[in-house]
Amino acid sequence: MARNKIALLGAGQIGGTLALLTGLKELGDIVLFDIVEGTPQGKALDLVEASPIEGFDAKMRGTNSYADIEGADVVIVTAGVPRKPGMSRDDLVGTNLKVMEQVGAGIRKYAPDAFVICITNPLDAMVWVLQKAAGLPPEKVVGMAGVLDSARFRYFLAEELGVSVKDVSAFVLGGHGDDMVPLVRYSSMAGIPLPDLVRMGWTTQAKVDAIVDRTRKGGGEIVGLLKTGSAFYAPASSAIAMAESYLRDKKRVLPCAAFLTGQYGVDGLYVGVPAVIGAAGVERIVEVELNSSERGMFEKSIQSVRGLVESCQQIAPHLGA
Ligand code: A3D
Repeated sequence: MARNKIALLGAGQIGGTLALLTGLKELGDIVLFDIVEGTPQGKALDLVEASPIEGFDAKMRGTNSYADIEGADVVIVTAGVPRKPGMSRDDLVGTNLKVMEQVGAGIRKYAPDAFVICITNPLDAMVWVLQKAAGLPPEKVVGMAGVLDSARFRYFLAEELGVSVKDVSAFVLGGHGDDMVPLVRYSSMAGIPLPDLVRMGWTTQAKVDAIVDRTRKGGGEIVGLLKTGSAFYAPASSAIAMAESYLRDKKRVLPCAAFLTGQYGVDGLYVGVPAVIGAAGVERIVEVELNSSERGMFEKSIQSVRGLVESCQQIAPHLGA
């Protein structure tokens, strides 16, 4: 069987880490693309030189030409700029919208059958722009944010409970902003709901509240520490989990920014929801019941996403509704 082809558009911090993980997991051959000459070529060569040591077989090629992504099975997009301390994700709209239009045109021309994962921020708006610019079916274009946000939530909970990260499952809904909605009621340790663990004395409500707050601000915490860019290891791991579920038809239930057509009362926007990812892309969206407080937080998050998409429509009216 021929190897899968994976195109990584953007060869920066996340792009390089994506290439390393793709190699270590032997998901396929890699094309690393960037507008900066030398960077994707240098990273690809450095990475492939690690292959004899790590024992993986993959071709890795750096390029500045979209023609080289031709026929890619998966495309992961990180092209654009990350935020710096003091910036919100929303401050990136103007620059990254133009980048998404260029990248979308490249995908439209050379990889129209790919499963496309967008990571560029502000995520929920950029994945919306990318889908329009690429012209692919909405179920083949998704945004990565929920896997990362819920991994942060899971890690903080596992640390607090003193148990393995493997046994903590957590759930974050809504847009990838500071008003995302970590759902305590649907988070659990080995199937035991988090509110029950509070009642059983494993933790306190105050500690859970603090973890929810830290999760919401998780991206900013790392930007504040790094000072020169944003998180890249965990975002790359998150996107690879999504790519693997698609390529191996694992049908994992992963929170991601999926295009809604009425689910959760939202139509025509990309929003973070749990979705089944398999060989057909986003195969099914899980629509959980929300209580009034969760619904209120979700609505607030949707308003932020809607506002960002409206500003994209104003800057680029040709993208349509
Ligand atoms: P960085 O290391 O700066 O890499 C971005 C790369 O994009 C650079 O190598 C640029 O040269 C390249 N680039 C810029 N313009 C273009 C273009 N027009 N065409 C092709 N390549 C271009 O950033 P990074 O890898 O740390 O982050 C990439 C993006 O991911 C940023 O927008 C971050 O904000 C975003 N991000 C999202 C999450 C989510 O959870 C959604 C998490 C972390 C970072």
